[in-house]
Amino acid sequence: MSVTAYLGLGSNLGDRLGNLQRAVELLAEQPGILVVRSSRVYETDPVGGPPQPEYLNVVVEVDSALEPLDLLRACLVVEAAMGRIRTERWGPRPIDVDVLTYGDRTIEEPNLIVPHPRMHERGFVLVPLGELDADPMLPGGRRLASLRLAPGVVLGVRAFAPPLRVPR
Ligand code: GSY
Repeated sequence: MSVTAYLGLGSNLGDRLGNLQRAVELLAEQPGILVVRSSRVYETDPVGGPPQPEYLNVVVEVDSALEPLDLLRACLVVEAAMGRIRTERWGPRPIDVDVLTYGDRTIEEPNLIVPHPRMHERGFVLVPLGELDADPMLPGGRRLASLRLAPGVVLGVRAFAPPLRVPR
């Protein structure tokens, strides 16, 4: 049995668009992950951390035969394969792959909280995710339609490119 999960991808170092596309290809190579579709690509103002370059962000829908912690491990494998070294917590990175939701499950493990605990504050997650799912799982049972977002949260998210190619 597989579960629909949404993954948030971001890149703000090097060939940002190429990094996102490569990450989708590597995700599709992971046993137990079927990449279904990608949102459009957005250029987004950096949130948090030191001054850093603008990000490109997408959300990707996957069918996961993996349990949540194994799905997280697969995301970390992709990050490591792309040379991500986790140094500065909020710093710039060639690729970031976050598990946003996992079906309708709530998960609270030391290394994995799902739905992602800050996703409802982040335009760079909500805008692409809303393209794929009009009523996604959000922390605390919130609904996308009833969120009150500061204008800057959405203004900092600009359409940049069409959806990423999904390997078949
Ligand atoms: O949480 C993922 C990494 N990240 C991002 C991001 O992906 N996009 C934007 N716009 N800002 C971010 N700050 C961090 S940390």
